[in-house]
Amino acid sequence: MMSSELNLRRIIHIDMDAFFASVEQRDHPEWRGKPLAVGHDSSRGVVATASYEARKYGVHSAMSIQTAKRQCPDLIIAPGRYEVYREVSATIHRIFHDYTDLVEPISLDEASLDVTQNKKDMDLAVDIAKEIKQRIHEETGLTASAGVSYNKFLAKIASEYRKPDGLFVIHPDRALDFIATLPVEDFWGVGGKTAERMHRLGIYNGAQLRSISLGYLLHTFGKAGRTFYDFARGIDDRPVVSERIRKSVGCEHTFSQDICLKSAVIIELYHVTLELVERLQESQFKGHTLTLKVKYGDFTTISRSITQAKVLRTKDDILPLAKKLMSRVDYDANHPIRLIGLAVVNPHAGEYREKERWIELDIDF
Ligand code: TTP
Ligand code: MG
Repeated sequence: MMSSELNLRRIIHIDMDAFFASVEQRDHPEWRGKPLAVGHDSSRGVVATASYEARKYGVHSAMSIQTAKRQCPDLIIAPGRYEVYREVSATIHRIFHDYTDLVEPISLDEASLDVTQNKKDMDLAVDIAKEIKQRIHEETGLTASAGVSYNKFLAKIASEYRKPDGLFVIHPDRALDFIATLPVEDFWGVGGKTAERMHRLGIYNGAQLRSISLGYLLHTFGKAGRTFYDFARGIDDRPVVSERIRKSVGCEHTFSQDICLKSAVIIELYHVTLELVERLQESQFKGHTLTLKVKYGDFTTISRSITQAKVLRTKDDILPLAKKLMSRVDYDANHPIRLIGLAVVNPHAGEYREKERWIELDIDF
Protein backbone atom coordinates (compact mmCIF):
# COMPACT_ATOMS: atom_id res chain seq x y z
CA MET A 1 0.00 0.00 0.00
CA MET A 2 2.49 2.47 1.35
CA SER A 3 4.92 2.01 -1.53
CA SER A 4 2.31 2.60 -4.22
CA GLU A 5 1.09 5.71 -2.40
CA LEU A 6 4.56 7.14 -2.40
CA ASN A 7 5.06 6.05 -5.97
CA LEU A 8 8.11 4.04 -5.05
CA ARG A 9 9.58 1.25 -7.13
CA ARG A 10 9.37 -2.40 -6.11
CA ILE A 11 12.70 -4.15 -6.51
CA ILE A 12 13.56 -7.79 -5.87
CA HIS A 13 17.12 -9.01 -5.57
CA ILE A 14 17.70 -12.74 -6.02
CA ASP A 15 20.92 -14.54 -5.14
CA MET A 16 21.41 -18.30 -5.20
CA ASP A 17 22.77 -19.89 -2.03
CA ALA A 18 26.35 -21.23 -2.20
CA PHE A 19 25.65 -21.52 -5.89
CA PHE A 20 28.36 -23.74 -7.44
CA ALA A 21 28.63 -25.81 -4.25
CA SER A 22 24.87 -26.39 -4.05
CA VAL A 23 24.80 -27.55 -7.66
CA GLU A 24 27.55 -30.07 -6.88
CA GLN A 25 25.72 -31.32 -3.79
CA ARG A 26 22.51 -31.59 -5.79
CA ASP A 27 24.18 -33.72 -8.45
CA HIS A 28 26.27 -35.79 -5.99
CA PRO A 29 23.95 -36.87 -3.16
CA GLU A 30 26.92 -38.40 -1.29
CA TRP A 31 28.31 -34.85 -0.86
CA ARG A 32 25.17 -33.42 0.72
CA GLY A 33 25.53 -32.13 4.27
CA LYS A 34 29.32 -32.18 3.95
CA PRO A 35 31.97 -29.49 3.75
CA LEU A 36 32.73 -28.96 0.08
CA ALA A 37 34.62 -26.41 -1.98
CA VAL A 38 34.43 -25.91 -5.72
CA GLY A 39 37.83 -25.33 -7.26
CA HIS A 40 40.80 -26.87 -8.94
CA ASP A 41 42.64 -29.18 -6.59
CA SER A 42 46.19 -28.08 -7.31
CA SER A 43 48.94 -26.20 -5.52
CA ARG A 44 47.68 -22.89 -6.90
CA GLY A 45 43.96 -23.62 -7.09
CA VAL A 46 41.49 -21.25 -5.44
CA VAL A 47 38.09 -21.77 -3.87
CA ALA A 48 35.31 -20.45 -6.13
CA THR A 49 32.77 -21.05 -3.41
CA ALA A 50 32.22 -23.25 -0.37
CA SER A 51 29.19 -25.11 0.92
CA TYR A 52 27.65 -23.73 4.10
CA GLU A 53 29.10 -26.75 5.96
CA ALA A 54 32.59 -25.73 4.83
CA ARG A 55 32.03 -22.07 5.70
CA LYS A 56 31.80 -23.09 9.37
CA TYR A 57 35.50 -23.89 9.10
CA GLY A 58 36.23 -20.48 7.66
CA VAL A 59 36.52 -21.69 4.07
CA HIS A 60 35.46 -18.94 1.65
CA SER A 61 35.64 -17.72 -1.97
CA ALA A 62 39.09 -16.73 -3.25
CA MET A 63 40.93 -18.65 -0.50
CA SER A 64 43.63 -20.98 -1.78
CA ILE A 65 42.59 -24.63 -1.90
CA GLN A 66 45.64 -25.57 0.15
CA THR A 67 44.71 -23.19 2.98
CA ALA A 68 41.14 -24.40 2.83
CA LYS A 69 42.26 -28.03 3.21
CA ARG A 70 44.41 -27.13 6.19
CA GLN A 71 41.48 -25.42 7.83
CA CYS A 72 39.09 -28.24 7.05
CA PRO A 73 40.89 -31.56 6.54
CA ASP A 74 37.71 -33.41 5.45
CA LEU A 75 36.98 -30.85 2.75
CA ILE A 76 35.67 -32.32 -0.50
CA ILE A 77 37.08 -30.53 -3.53
CA ALA A 78 34.77 -30.56 -6.54
CA PRO A 79 35.98 -29.39 -9.93
CA GLY A 80 33.80 -26.68 -11.44
CA ARG A 81 31.29 -27.53 -14.17
CA TYR A 82 30.53 -24.22 -15.82
CA GLU A 83 28.18 -25.68 -18.40
CA VAL A 84 25.87 -26.89 -15.65
CA TYR A 85 26.01 -23.56 -13.79
CA ARG A 86 25.18 -21.73 -17.01
CA GLU A 87 22.22 -23.98 -17.57
CA VAL A 88 20.86 -23.30 -14.08
CA SER A 89 21.46 -19.60 -14.66
CA ALA A 90 19.44 -19.73 -17.88
CA THR A 91 16.60 -21.48 -16.05
CA ILE A 92 16.37 -18.90 -13.28
CA HIS A 93 16.49 -16.11 -15.85
CA ARG A 94 13.60 -17.69 -17.73
CA ILE A 95 11.65 -17.68 -14.47
CA PHE A 96 12.50 -13.99 -13.83
CA HIS A 97 11.29 -13.06 -17.30
CA ASP A 98 7.90 -14.60 -16.58
CA TYR A 99 7.42 -11.71 -14.16
CA THR A 100 9.27 -8.80 -15.77
CA ASP A 101 11.70 -8.00 -18.55
CA LEU A 102 13.41 -5.44 -16.33
CA VAL A 103 15.99 -7.93 -15.11
CA GLU A 104 19.57 -6.86 -14.47
CA PRO A 105 21.95 -9.82 -14.31
CA ILE A 106 24.73 -9.20 -11.81
CA SER A 107 26.46 -12.55 -12.08
CA LEU A 108 25.45 -16.07 -13.04
CA ASP A 109 23.50 -16.50 -9.79
CA GLU A 110 22.37 -13.00 -8.97
CA ALA A 111 19.98 -10.44 -10.46
CA SER A 112 17.91 -7.35 -9.69
CA LEU A 113 14.31 -7.25 -10.89
CA ASP A 114 12.04 -4.24 -11.13
CA VAL A 115 8.52 -5.59 -10.58
CA THR A 116 6.77 -2.23 -10.09
CA GLN A 117 4.89 -3.16 -13.23
CA ASN A 118 4.86 -6.90 -13.71
CA LYS A 119 3.49 -9.33 -16.23
CA LYS A 120 1.27 -11.06 -13.65
CA ASP A 121 -0.27 -7.84 -12.32
CA MET A 122 0.63 -8.86 -8.80
CA ASP A 123 0.41 -6.12 -6.16
CA LEU A 124 2.98 -7.27 -3.67
CA ALA A 125 6.61 -7.71 -4.54
CA VAL A 126 6.96 -10.06 -1.59
CA ASP A 127 4.42 -12.44 -3.17
CA ILE A 128 6.38 -12.39 -6.41
CA ALA A 129 9.61 -13.08 -4.52
CA LYS A 130 7.98 -16.05 -2.76
CA GLU A 131 6.74 -17.46 -6.06
CA ILE A 132 10.11 -17.02 -7.74
CA LYS A 133 11.90 -18.77 -4.88
CA GLN A 134 9.45 -21.64 -5.03
CA ARG A 135 9.71 -22.00 -8.79
CA ILE A 136 13.51 -21.92 -8.63
CA HIS A 137 13.35 -24.73 -6.10
CA GLU A 138 10.91 -26.76 -8.18
CA GLU A 139 12.76 -26.31 -11.45
CA THR A 140 16.38 -26.51 -10.31
CA GLY A 141 16.26 -28.27 -6.93
CA LEU A 142 18.25 -25.36 -5.46
CA THR A 143 17.50 -22.60 -2.98
CA ALA A 144 17.78 -18.87 -3.56
CA SER A 145 17.56 -15.94 -1.19
CA ALA A 146 15.44 -12.93 -2.04
CA GLY A 147 15.43 -9.36 -0.83
CA VAL A 148 12.59 -6.93 -1.44
CA SER A 149 12.70 -3.17 -1.14
CA TYR A 150 12.20 0.10 -3.01
CA ASN A 151 15.68 0.36 -4.53
CA LYS A 152 18.54 -1.85 -5.72
CA PHE A 153 20.88 -1.17 -2.82
CA LEU A 154 18.36 -2.10 -0.12
CA ALA A 155 17.00 -5.10 -2.03
CA LYS A 156 20.50 -6.51 -2.33
CA ILE A 157 21.20 -6.05 1.36
CA ALA A 158 17.85 -7.64 2.17
CA SER A 159 18.75 -10.67 0.03
CA GLU A 160 21.85 -11.28 2.13
CA TYR A 161 20.16 -10.73 5.45
CA ARG A 162 18.46 -14.11 5.91
CA LYS A 163 20.67 -16.37 3.79
CA PRO A 164 20.33 -19.27 3.01
CA ASP A 165 16.78 -19.77 1.66
CA GLY A 166 15.94 -16.32 2.99
CA LEU A 167 13.23 -13.82 2.18
CA PHE A 168 13.49 -10.40 3.75
CA VAL A 169 11.63 -7.18 3.10
CA ILE A 170 12.96 -3.71 3.91
CA HIS A 171 9.85 -1.58 4.00
CA PRO A 172 10.27 2.12 3.20
CA ASP A 173 9.14 3.03 6.72
CA ARG A 174 11.82 0.86 8.26
CA ALA A 175 14.70 1.60 5.89
CA LEU A 176 16.41 4.35 7.87
CA ASP A 177 16.37 2.34 11.12
CA PHE A 178 17.68 -0.67 9.26
CA ILE A 179 20.52 1.27 7.66
CA ALA A 180 21.46 2.88 10.99
CA THR A 181 22.69 -0.42 12.42
CA LEU A 182 24.17 -1.73 9.17
CA PRO A 183 27.97 -2.18 9.30
CA VAL A 184 29.62 0.02 6.66
CA GLU A 185 31.28 -3.01 5.03
CA ASP A 186 27.81 -4.22 4.05
CA PHE A 187 27.13 -1.11 1.97
CA TRP A 188 27.25 -1.68 -1.76
CA GLY A 189 30.55 -0.33 -3.10
CA VAL A 190 32.38 -0.40 0.23
CA GLY A 191 35.27 -2.82 -0.22
CA GLY A 192 37.86 -3.86 2.33
CA LYS A 193 40.09 -0.80 1.85
CA THR A 194 37.25 1.73 2.01
CA ALA A 195 35.81 0.04 5.09
CA GLU A 196 39.20 0.28 6.77
CA ARG A 197 39.42 3.99 6.01
CA MET A 198 35.92 4.53 7.36
CA HIS A 199 36.81 2.65 10.53
CA ARG A 200 39.85 4.86 11.01
CA LEU A 201 37.52 7.85 10.82
CA GLY A 202 35.30 6.26 13.47
CA ILE A 203 32.55 5.32 10.98
CA TYR A 204 31.36 1.78 11.66
CA ASN A 205 27.66 1.83 10.84
CA GLY A 206 24.99 3.58 8.79
CA ALA A 207 24.03 6.00 11.56
CA GLN A 208 27.60 7.19 11.88
CA LEU A 209 27.93 7.45 8.10
CA ARG A 210 24.74 9.52 8.00
CA SER A 211 26.19 12.03 10.45
CA ILE A 212 29.05 12.94 8.09
CA SER A 213 28.60 15.93 5.78
CA LEU A 214 28.46 15.52 2.01
CA GLY A 215 31.43 17.84 1.64
CA TYR A 216 33.59 15.73 3.91
CA LEU A 217 32.57 12.47 2.19
CA LEU A 218 33.33 13.93 -1.26
CA HIS A 219 36.65 15.22 -0.01
CA THR A 220 37.61 11.86 1.51
CA PHE A 221 36.15 9.33 -0.95
CA GLY A 222 35.82 11.32 -4.17
CA LYS A 223 32.79 10.60 -6.33
CA ALA A 224 31.87 7.53 -4.27
CA GLY A 225 31.29 9.90 -1.34
CA ARG A 226 28.04 11.02 -2.95
CA THR A 227 26.85 7.42 -3.21
CA PHE A 228 27.68 6.74 0.44
CA TYR A 229 25.87 9.94 1.44
CA ASP A 230 22.75 8.84 -0.45
CA PHE A 231 22.87 5.19 0.65
CA ALA A 232 23.08 6.28 4.30
CA ARG A 233 19.75 8.02 3.69
CA GLY A 234 18.17 5.09 1.88
CA ILE A 235 18.44 6.82 -1.49
CA ASP A 236 19.43 4.91 -4.61
CA ASP A 237 17.88 6.04 -7.88
CA ARG A 238 19.82 3.72 -10.16
CA PRO A 239 17.41 2.01 -12.53
CA VAL A 240 17.34 -1.72 -13.08
CA VAL A 241 19.06 -2.01 -16.44
CA SER A 242 18.13 -5.01 -18.48
CA GLU A 243 21.21 -6.37 -20.22
CA ARG A 244 19.42 -8.92 -22.26
CA ILE A 245 20.52 -8.67 -25.84
CA ARG A 246 17.61 -8.26 -28.21
CA LYS A 247 16.93 -11.48 -30.01
CA SER A 248 15.82 -9.99 -33.28
CA VAL A 249 14.44 -7.05 -35.16
CA GLY A 250 11.79 -7.79 -37.70
CA CYS A 251 8.63 -6.70 -39.45
CA GLU A 252 5.92 -8.30 -41.51
CA HIS A 253 3.20 -7.28 -43.92
CA THR A 254 -0.15 -8.97 -44.24
CA PHE A 255 -1.73 -8.23 -47.61
CA SER A 256 -5.30 -7.14 -48.06
CA GLN A 257 -5.52 -9.76 -50.79
CA ASP A 258 -3.34 -12.84 -51.07
CA ILE A 259 -0.69 -12.52 -53.78
CA CYS A 260 0.78 -15.04 -56.20
CA LEU A 261 2.44 -13.08 -59.01
CA LYS A 262 6.22 -13.00 -58.87
CA SER A 263 6.30 -9.24 -59.61
CA ALA A 264 3.93 -8.53 -56.74
CA VAL A 265 5.96 -10.72 -54.37
CA ILE A 266 9.19 -8.92 -55.28
CA ILE A 267 7.60 -5.51 -54.75
CA GLU A 268 6.28 -6.54 -51.35
CA LEU A 269 9.61 -8.02 -50.40
CA TYR A 270 11.18 -4.67 -51.27
CA HIS A 271 8.77 -2.78 -49.00
CA VAL A 272 9.29 -5.13 -46.07
CA THR A 273 13.05 -4.78 -46.53
CA LEU A 274 12.87 -0.98 -46.40
CA GLU A 275 10.85 -1.07 -43.22
CA LEU A 276 13.22 -3.59 -41.67
CA VAL A 277 16.22 -1.38 -42.50
CA GLU A 278 14.49 1.54 -40.82
CA ARG A 279 13.88 -0.47 -37.67
CA LEU A 280 17.44 -1.73 -37.66
CA GLN A 281 18.70 1.83 -37.75
CA GLU A 282 16.44 2.85 -34.89
CA SER A 283 17.50 -0.03 -32.70
CA GLN A 284 21.24 -0.17 -33.44
CA PHE A 285 20.74 -3.92 -33.56
CA LYS A 286 23.55 -6.03 -34.95
CA GLY A 287 22.71 -9.45 -36.35
CA HIS A 288 24.12 -11.76 -38.96
CA THR A 289 21.16 -13.93 -39.82
CA LEU A 290 18.22 -13.01 -42.04
CA THR A 291 15.01 -14.96 -41.65
CA LEU A 292 12.17 -14.90 -44.15
CA LYS A 293 8.72 -15.92 -43.02
CA VAL A 294 5.94 -16.68 -45.46
CA LYS A 295 2.37 -17.34 -44.44
CA TYR A 296 0.07 -18.78 -47.10
CA GLY A 297 -3.60 -18.11 -47.67
CA ASP A 298 -4.41 -21.31 -45.79
CA PHE A 299 -2.37 -20.01 -42.82
CA THR A 300 0.40 -22.56 -43.15
CA THR A 301 3.73 -20.89 -42.45
CA ILE A 302 7.28 -21.58 -43.55
CA SER A 303 10.55 -19.85 -42.88
CA ARG A 304 13.98 -19.75 -44.50
CA SER A 305 17.21 -18.38 -43.03
CA ILE A 306 20.62 -17.36 -44.23
CA THR A 307 23.64 -16.30 -42.17
CA GLN A 308 26.39 -13.96 -43.33
CA ALA A 309 29.76 -13.07 -41.86
CA LYS A 310 28.96 -9.36 -42.01
CA VAL A 311 26.43 -7.48 -39.91
CA LEU A 312 23.16 -7.01 -41.82
CA ARG A 313 22.26 -3.36 -41.76
CA THR A 314 21.47 -1.72 -45.10
CA LYS A 315 19.06 -2.32 -47.96
CA ASP A 316 21.99 -3.51 -50.07
CA ASP A 317 22.93 -6.04 -47.40
CA ILE A 318 19.44 -7.38 -47.01
CA LEU A 319 17.49 -7.18 -50.28
CA PRO A 320 19.67 -9.63 -52.28
CA LEU A 321 19.52 -12.10 -49.39
CA ALA A 322 15.77 -11.69 -49.08
CA LYS A 323 15.37 -12.40 -52.80
CA LYS A 324 17.58 -15.43 -52.51
CA LEU A 325 15.50 -16.77 -49.64
CA MET A 326 12.30 -16.05 -51.56
CA SER A 327 13.59 -18.04 -54.54
CA ARG A 328 13.48 -21.09 -52.28
CA VAL A 329 9.78 -20.57 -51.56
CA ASP A 330 7.03 -22.04 -53.73
CA TYR A 331 3.75 -20.25 -54.44
CA ASP A 332 1.15 -20.02 -57.19
CA ALA A 333 -2.51 -19.19 -57.76
CA ASN A 334 -3.54 -22.29 -55.84
CA HIS A 335 -1.14 -21.54 -53.06
CA PRO A 336 -1.03 -17.74 -52.70
CA ILE A 337 0.84 -15.76 -50.06
CA ARG A 338 -0.96 -13.94 -47.29
CA LEU A 339 2.01 -12.50 -45.34
CA ILE A 340 5.71 -11.82 -45.79
CA GLY A 341 7.98 -11.16 -42.84
CA LEU A 342 11.69 -10.49 -42.56
CA ALA A 343 13.81 -10.45 -39.42
CA VAL A 344 17.47 -10.03 -38.58
CA VAL A 345 18.28 -12.45 -35.83
CA ASN A 346 21.15 -12.56 -33.41
CA PRO A 347 22.62 -16.04 -33.13
CA HIS A 348 23.89 -15.25 -29.63
CA ALA A 349 20.46 -14.31 -28.34
CA GLY A 350 19.88 -14.53 -24.62
CA GLU A 351 23.48 -14.21 -23.55
CA TYR A 352 24.55 -11.50 -21.20
CA ARG A 353 27.74 -10.01 -19.95
CA GLU A 354 29.32 -11.48 -16.86
CA LYS A 355 31.08 -9.33 -14.36
CA GLU A 356 34.84 -9.50 -14.08
CA ARG A 357 35.08 -11.20 -10.75
CA TRP A 358 35.06 -14.73 -12.14
CA ILE A 359 37.91 -16.85 -11.05
CA GLU A 360 38.77 -19.40 -13.70
CA LEU A 361 38.54 -22.81 -12.10
CA ASP A 362 40.08 -25.25 -14.47
CA ILE A 363 43.38 -23.72 -15.39
CA ASP A 364 46.23 -26.11 -14.84
CA PHE A 365 49.37 -24.35 -13.67
P1 TTP B 1 28.17 -15.56 -4.63
O1 TTP B 1 26.70 -15.32 -4.82
O2 TTP B 1 29.00 -14.43 -4.16
O3 TTP B 1 28.38 -16.74 -3.58
P2 TTP B 1 27.58 -18.07 -3.39
O4 TTP B 1 26.36 -18.13 -4.23
O5 TTP B 1 28.52 -19.22 -3.58
O6 TTP B 1 27.19 -18.02 -1.86
P3 TTP B 1 26.09 -17.10 -1.13
O7 TTP B 1 25.10 -18.06 -0.55
O8 TTP B 1 26.85 -16.37 -0.09
O9 TTP B 1 25.50 -16.23 -2.19
O10 TTP B 1 28.80 -16.09 -5.96
C1 TTP B 1 28.10 -16.95 -6.84
C2 TTP B 1 29.03 -17.95 -7.50
O11 TTP B 1 30.06 -17.26 -8.17
C3 TTP B 1 29.72 -18.84 -6.51
O12 TTP B 1 28.97 -19.99 -6.20
C4 TTP B 1 31.01 -19.15 -7.21
C5 TTP B 1 31.28 -17.98 -8.10
N1 TTP B 1 32.35 -17.12 -7.56
C6 TTP B 1 33.65 -17.26 -8.03
O13 TTP B 1 33.90 -18.07 -8.92
N2 TTP B 1 34.62 -16.47 -7.50
C7 TTP B 1 34.38 -15.57 -6.51
O14 TTP B 1 35.30 -14.89 -6.04
C8 TTP B 1 33.05 -15.43 -6.01
C9 TTP B 1 32.75 -14.46 -4.91
C10 TTP B 1 32.07 -16.23 -6.56
MG1 MG C 1 25.02 -16.51 -4.34
